[in-house]
Amino acid sequence: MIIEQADVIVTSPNRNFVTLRLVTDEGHVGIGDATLNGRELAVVAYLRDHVVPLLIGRDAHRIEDTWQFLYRSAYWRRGPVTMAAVAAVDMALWDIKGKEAGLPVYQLLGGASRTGLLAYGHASGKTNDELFDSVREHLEQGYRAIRIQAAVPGLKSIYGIASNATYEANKGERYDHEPAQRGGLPNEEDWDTRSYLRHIPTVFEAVRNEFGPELPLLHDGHHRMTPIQAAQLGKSLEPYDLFWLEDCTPAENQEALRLVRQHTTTPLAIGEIFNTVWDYQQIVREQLIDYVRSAVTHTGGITHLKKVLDYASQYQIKSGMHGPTDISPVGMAAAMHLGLSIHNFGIQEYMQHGAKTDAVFEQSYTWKDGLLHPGDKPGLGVELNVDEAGRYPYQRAYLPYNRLADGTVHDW
Ligand code: KDG
Ligand code: MG
Repeated sequence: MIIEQADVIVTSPNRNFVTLRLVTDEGHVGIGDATLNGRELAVVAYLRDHVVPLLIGRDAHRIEDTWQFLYRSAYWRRGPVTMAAVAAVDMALWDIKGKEAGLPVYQLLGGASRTGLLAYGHASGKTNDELFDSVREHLEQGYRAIRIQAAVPGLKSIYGIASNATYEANKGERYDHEPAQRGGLPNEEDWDTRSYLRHIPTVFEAVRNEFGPELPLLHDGHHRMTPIQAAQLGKSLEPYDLFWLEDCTPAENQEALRLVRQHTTTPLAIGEIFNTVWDYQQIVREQLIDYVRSAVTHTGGITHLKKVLDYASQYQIKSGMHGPTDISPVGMAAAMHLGLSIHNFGIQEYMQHGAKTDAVFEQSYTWKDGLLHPGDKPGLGVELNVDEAGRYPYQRAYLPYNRLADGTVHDW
């Protein structure tokens, strides 16, 4: 089965998405997600100019060989652009293999290890009351685990606070939590770690008082703390029994997490900006994390992320795959097939796309009683409606960035 055609499709229904579409000589179509939020066109160029010419004429069945060929023959290994491009090819080939076999991809990966995937959503608020409304709304929708982000007094605008965090505030529409603003230049946000460290434990105390001890709660530190500050936060959140504290430090310094671990038993999740197993080498071997946050889309596809998660499983480290709305429905489906099949699944982030995105990407995955399931259609189970995609041209969008009170640029 030969790859005859490869197209890179950029569309911006509710936000920008990059999709690779492969067609074989037998007429099978496979799609893969290559969306890199805020840097989408870099992956488009990498795919169109360098990868597509290598794909035409290749045997679509040879997934592992194609992965190794794209990774090693480039000479310039790793990095988000390369690995998102490789991921898209990998996903599209798994999609094709499933369609050819007449099986959903999870069956090709070993079959289901569970009936459904526990998913968490994002609650947020500028005040505790607003946050409680947002939590209640998520519970009503069926979420069984919830991420909590709260505004910090004195800071105007910070990560993770949706401007309209409830359906009600958003006039019955799904709120768009996308931090990348379309058009113009990056938004500037402000940051002060000491205020944040003082405030966040009070928020979790209030949430536990309101919603009780059972509900799994998560929190994202979004790379802003030093190791000792992260240790301090982990320790101060221990009474509130978090499911995880995410991205407490900029974790490319893997060794830094030793210090955090020495001081706190709050579980740690890291890796949404990691691309390869090498980024996890030390933190997995030394058991410095509890959850792997990588997305299929940013970590070389199903083939490579499965290797990362198999490695992590030796140390009882589980998956917590990245799933904000900047992962397209194709990337989300790939995550669900992988999550359903592996033994060490932990939790899946799931935010729900907007109506326009759903019309571009016809999905067969389901979300019922708080659990996701990839569905049983052959392949990944997502179809790209090319005509609908064509209605929404690319719009430049940048993620925000942070400055401290004295004007210093800080991690966002
Ligand atoms: O593109 C950046 C977003 O994907 C990121 O800010 C979302 O941190 C995130 C999360 O945990 O979903
Ligand atoms: Mg995150």
